Amino acid sequence: MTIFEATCSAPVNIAVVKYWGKNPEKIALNLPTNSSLSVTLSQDQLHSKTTIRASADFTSDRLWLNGHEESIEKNKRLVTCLRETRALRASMEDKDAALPKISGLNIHVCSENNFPTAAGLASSASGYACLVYTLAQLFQLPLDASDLSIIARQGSGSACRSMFGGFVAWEMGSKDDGSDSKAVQIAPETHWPDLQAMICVVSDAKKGTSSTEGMQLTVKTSALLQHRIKDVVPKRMEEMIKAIQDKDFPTFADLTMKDSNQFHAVCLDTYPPIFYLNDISRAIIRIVTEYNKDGIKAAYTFDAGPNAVIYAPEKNMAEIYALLSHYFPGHQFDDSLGLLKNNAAPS
Ligand code: 2P0
Repeated sequence: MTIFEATCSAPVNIAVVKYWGKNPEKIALNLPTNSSLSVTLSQDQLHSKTTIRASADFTSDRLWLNGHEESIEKNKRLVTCLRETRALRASMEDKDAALPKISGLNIHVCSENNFPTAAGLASSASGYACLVYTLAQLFQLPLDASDLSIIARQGSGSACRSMFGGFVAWEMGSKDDGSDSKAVQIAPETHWPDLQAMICVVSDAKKGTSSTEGMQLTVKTSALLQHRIKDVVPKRMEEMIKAIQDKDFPTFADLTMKDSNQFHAVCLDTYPPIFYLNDISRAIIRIVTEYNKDGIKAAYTFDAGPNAVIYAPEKNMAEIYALLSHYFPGHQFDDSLGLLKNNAAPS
């Protein structure tokens, strides 16, 4: 019996203008309340890897995540990505009788992350980008990365940005069906090789409040979010794009830190409040602030968890590593600090 198979890997992205909030009337579509922008990291150290097989021998769709079998049916977002890609394959098969009939076969999905899942390290971003990219390879879909980002977005919002390497904007779009809420590349992975990212794993525990739950509560209760959406992010997106195009690190860093701070302020303004930073996260903020006192040399950013990502020009990285190792001797994240070049796309 023929088995059809595809294996791909996809990178993590770390936002410098954060996505937080989705249209409450269209939760399933993951339509964001603001545009966002991220840097895609190298796949060398952090990535998701997915193998998908389709066969007439398989009696049901099945899923294994990091070695454990999980229910596909309970995972509505995965079912959506599968339904969308299968429908596209089915319409290709309708038009071309010579194509193998794969769309009607059951599939087995096996996906792994080589880093802590759900600890605010963008595991859903690389995971869903990888799922959709691998489905597109399996079904031979003639879609470009922006088209695929629209499907990946429905798996997890931030996943749409992992469809490209380099510097990527997620344009929020304005259409009700989400057909223009997609990722676009602002600059390729070769654009700014001097910019590096360091991941500081403060904790690899699963986060207390999931992003989806947190965002819904924030949209319902935070007045600060409304200010952010209307008065801050549109201008910040323009300034960030220009800073990236100009390779202007001080401006890039200033905007990155302010946006991380405002995202966590919005979490605090949520009622009841959401706390993602811990004492070590706050100590890292103070260390970077002190390090920058005579001119900006590094930028911190934190997602929905306590782990820090520090962006800096390559020449500063050894100093930053030494500084953090000095202040946190023997802390577990000493072993996890790594330098990552920003140079990847799904493959
Ligand atoms: C981001 N985060 O822009 C922001 C910053 C966390 C903080 O995107 O509900 O896992 O799957 O669409 O994409 C995390 O949210 O949320 C996230 P869903 P997702 O990277």
